Amino acid sequence: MVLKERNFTEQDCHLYIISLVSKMPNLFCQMVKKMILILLTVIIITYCIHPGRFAHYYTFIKEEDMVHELEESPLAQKLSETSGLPLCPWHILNESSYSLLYPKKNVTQCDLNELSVKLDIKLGGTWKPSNCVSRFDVAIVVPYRNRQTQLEIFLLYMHSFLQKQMINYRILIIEQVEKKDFNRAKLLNIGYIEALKLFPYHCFIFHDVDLIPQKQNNIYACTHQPRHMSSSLNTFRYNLPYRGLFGGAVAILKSQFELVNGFSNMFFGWGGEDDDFQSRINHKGLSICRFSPRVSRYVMLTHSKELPSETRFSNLLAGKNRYDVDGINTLVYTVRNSTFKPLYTWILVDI
Ligand code: NGS
Repeated sequence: MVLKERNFTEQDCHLYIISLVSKMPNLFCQMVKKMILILLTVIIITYCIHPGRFAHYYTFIKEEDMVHELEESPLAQKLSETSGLPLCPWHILNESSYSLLYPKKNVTQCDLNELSVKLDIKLGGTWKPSNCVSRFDVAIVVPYRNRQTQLEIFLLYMHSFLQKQMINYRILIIEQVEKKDFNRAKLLNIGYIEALKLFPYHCFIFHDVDLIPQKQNNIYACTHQPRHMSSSLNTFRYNLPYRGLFGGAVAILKSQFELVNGFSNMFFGWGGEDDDFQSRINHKGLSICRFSPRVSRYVMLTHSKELPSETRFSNLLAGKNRYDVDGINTLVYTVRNSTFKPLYTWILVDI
């Protein structure tokens, strides 16, 4: 009886082992299937909720070629001859170290008050090198409303950043009065017109107040083609979310801005105006360029995300027929205040 029982158990055990081994490939397959499913779900969720998503590879100007791509001011050479001062050197472009710059976040009033004296900034937030003639005359136009803390961080950081690049620049803050939804594009058009009343700038940089350039060799000057400057942004994990992105910080020559008739004035609320601008540029046969992701690194100062405008897509579609009849040639606005502040030119507008 005992022997019978032992025989049975052994046989049973063998059978069990054989059945387990025969099921193994099946179990393994099921496990792999489950893992793939989980991985796919994670990828889809990440893609949907994170705007940085995955890298869109793009062609860019190599660091050693940047110098050949820059557009010098038509005034520079002549000014150098008449003043006897040499043109400023290019050394900043060779500053291609890996070190990244960061802004000071807790800016005090004292920091700001000291800045204009320390950096010799002229009233209206303008500066130019004193011992050489700058190769670039640039208006930095910043659309603005209700971002006081960011503005202070931006100003403290940008003045010394730009001065190291030896640029003849002015920072213009174009503030929209309350009432309507924010119209970033229209404010940029206004900044363009107002800047030209002060100086014949040949190059314009349209810049969000929450963006801080991290590489000193990301030169704030125009290239032969309009340039998307902030293509490597921390909030996008230093990736480009889509190839046509032309927002944040962009540089464009005066002649090119005239050619594309500036921005559309019709985009109220968040989103789309930069995409429309990019289409305008392509429509006129220009193409956007970028510096390398290593050079174009930016950090975005934190703030709550704006609610996207509901009309942005329909506006974008309709925009295609409006390039020549909506832009700087149809710009209407009222200046409510215009003041040369110590660190910037402030223009308050009703649009
Ligand atoms: C696109 C917007 C652009 C915007 C870009 C990045 O979806 O205006 O996201 O925005 N286009 C439309 O909405 C049609 S960001 O995440 O940097 O705030 O610039």
